[in-house]
Amino acid sequence: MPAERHPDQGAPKTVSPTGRTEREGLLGGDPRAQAGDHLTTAQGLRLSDTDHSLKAGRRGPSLLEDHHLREKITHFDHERIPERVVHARGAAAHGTFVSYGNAASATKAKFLAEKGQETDVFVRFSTVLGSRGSADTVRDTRGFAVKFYTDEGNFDLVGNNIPVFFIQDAIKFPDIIHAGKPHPDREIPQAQSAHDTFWDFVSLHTEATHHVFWNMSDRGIPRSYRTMEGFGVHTFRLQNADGDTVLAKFHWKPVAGVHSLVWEEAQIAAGVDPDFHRRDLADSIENGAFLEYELGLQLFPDTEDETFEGIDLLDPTKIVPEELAPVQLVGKLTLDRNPTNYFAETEQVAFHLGNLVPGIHVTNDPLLQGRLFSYVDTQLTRLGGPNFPQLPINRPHVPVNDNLRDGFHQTAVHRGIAPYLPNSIDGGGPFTSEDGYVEIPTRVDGPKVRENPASFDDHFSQAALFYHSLTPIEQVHITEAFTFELGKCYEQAIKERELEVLAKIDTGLCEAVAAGLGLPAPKGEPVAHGAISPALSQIPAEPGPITGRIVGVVAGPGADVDGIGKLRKALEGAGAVVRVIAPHGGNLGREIVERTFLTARSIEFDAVVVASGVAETPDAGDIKARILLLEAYRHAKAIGAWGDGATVLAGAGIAPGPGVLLGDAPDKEFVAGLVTALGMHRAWERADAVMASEVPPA
Ligand code: HDE
Repeated sequence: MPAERHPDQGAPKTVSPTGRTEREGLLGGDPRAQAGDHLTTAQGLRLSDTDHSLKAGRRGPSLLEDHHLREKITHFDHERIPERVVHARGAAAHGTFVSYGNAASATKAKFLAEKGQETDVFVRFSTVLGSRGSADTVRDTRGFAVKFYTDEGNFDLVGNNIPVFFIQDAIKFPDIIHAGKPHPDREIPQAQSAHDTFWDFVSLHTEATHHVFWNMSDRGIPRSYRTMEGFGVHTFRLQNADGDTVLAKFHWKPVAGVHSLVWEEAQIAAGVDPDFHRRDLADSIENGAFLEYELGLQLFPDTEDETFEGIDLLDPTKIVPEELAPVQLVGKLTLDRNPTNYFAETEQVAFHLGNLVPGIHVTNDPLLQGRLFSYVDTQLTRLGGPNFPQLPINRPHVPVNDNLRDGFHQTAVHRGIAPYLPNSIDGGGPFTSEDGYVEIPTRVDGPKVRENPASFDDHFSQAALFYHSLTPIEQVHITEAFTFELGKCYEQAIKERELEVLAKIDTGLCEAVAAGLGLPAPKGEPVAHGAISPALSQIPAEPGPITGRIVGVVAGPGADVDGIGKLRKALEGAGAVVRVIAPHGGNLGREIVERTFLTARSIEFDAVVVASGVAETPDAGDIKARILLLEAYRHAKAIGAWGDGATVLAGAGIAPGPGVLLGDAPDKEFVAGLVTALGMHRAWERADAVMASEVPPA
């Protein structure tokens, strides 16, 4: 029991941060929101004017005694907190995790072990390198951080959308981040790796190679947060109710499949809509197209060498191919609520790898070990003191009695006088629990050294495994990405050094990139990579769901509005969104024009369809509409037209071919074709033809 308050003691009245009493809060909704209809000062004083400072005479000067002016400006001056040193740009959502109950043999963590157990979660997605205001679609790794508010305390799974990391040891984190961030003299370029210092570092520090390959692949430019995988990266140690342990890697599998942008699309989006992913997340949830992921575990025997099939499980630059250790799905996450206030929730959420629950434990992965220190440490500056766990978004949903006291922004009013253990004064409590968290007594010995195990020396075989497991078009994208990024570097020696790295992975890749850079390709002996892992490719074998996908319909006066209505109904029934694009705003019959030729750009749409009845209108050949269609075509998206809409496609130079759907009307067959094409994400045959032709000749 918590200590009693002495009869002679009072305490601040129980009011919310905005002055509501508990009772009023319950009557009027959320007690933490602002209260009352009248403008007040922070002290609750009603104000009669907030437009004029208090002056000596109409023409001034302003008077120091103007407490309202001083309070308003002072608070404003301090509205910002330091952005995260990495992962500054982010967006988040609330949701629920439901356990399938089949993980009980591996872990006793209740939120996983008990079938049907529902747990509140908050998920923050992010890019790594950019500042808070940078663009969403830059080429970068994405953060995928999940806070589970479990019945046993908070568990944070602070992962990324890429399963490996640039470095093997936390001590190198400042180095890779300093290299990736903008150059310290001019502070450019923002939010990207296409510059000298990044490639200088990774070409010298070759343990980064595997991660670099993932970043240069389509994984570096996801279509949306909905279509990203997530990975815990490190190996964790799980323990079941019998005390048995097993090593495990965490995976998030998006129900919508894994899909990406193409690079040109990502670049255009960075300018046209820097909030591309953030908007998609918020809009989808608002439209009821919730984001869904299944949590999966790869399990490995907890052997003394912490190795599986020759792969060192403590090396965070290595994956275990799914073909060797299948991902077992253990629960489902649904993100279905947007935050109410960005700052209070998305900005103030504080994740920490050390937030663990019984049944989930850390391993000696040297990257993980350093992270255990970093996450609390960074919040002390970012959130201004040690009491950030008390912020509403960070509070556990279970009782907290931690004996931690005081500090900046202390909002608890602790009772008692003995916040120490043992004590006899406050009843001896709080008490330790028999079912409390117990570290697994793993054996630790060895000389004190600054050295890695020999297995960490292999920097290339898994980069080669990744590259060779992809389809030709995905390999083309990697070739283009390396050529682009190195092409943005100024130092020739850096490009040459990275080409030496590529020569160790694949001769054809190295030669193609070298040709693109106008440099000779170095000779190298590509490393062996073992059996390929088809699971690493993200090209779908069959169509997936189209929830949240956006179809633009080019229309205008005279368009077949009934047809548009039918198409809308059918596509919305499948979870997609339809947006009408017309020469100008307003209505087309029952249809509302949501985008005009001026405000629309192809990047917003997963498919573009031209309605019948627009061919004869004067705007049918509008250059912006043509660019929209041509870009969508170049980016291998589904294109369609019904009726005389086909002539608009022809006018834009788009010939019938893969992913170009033509019909007389938006009937069942037309819609089915569109749904399939959207489900495949892109017309891959066209992608081969259109995009491969742009790769520099080898
Ligand atoms: Fe982080 N990382 N990290 N990281 N990380 C932070 O913590 C750090 C690493 C990841 O949405 C910081 O609260 C070190 C791997 C995500 O709020 C900081 C090392 C992985 C987020 C920090 C790593 C991640 C962070 C900055 C090397 C994937 C965003 C702000 C040992 C498994 C969380 C903060 C959010 C954030 C340190 C490596 C994921 C500085 C020292 C590996 C998703 O503490």
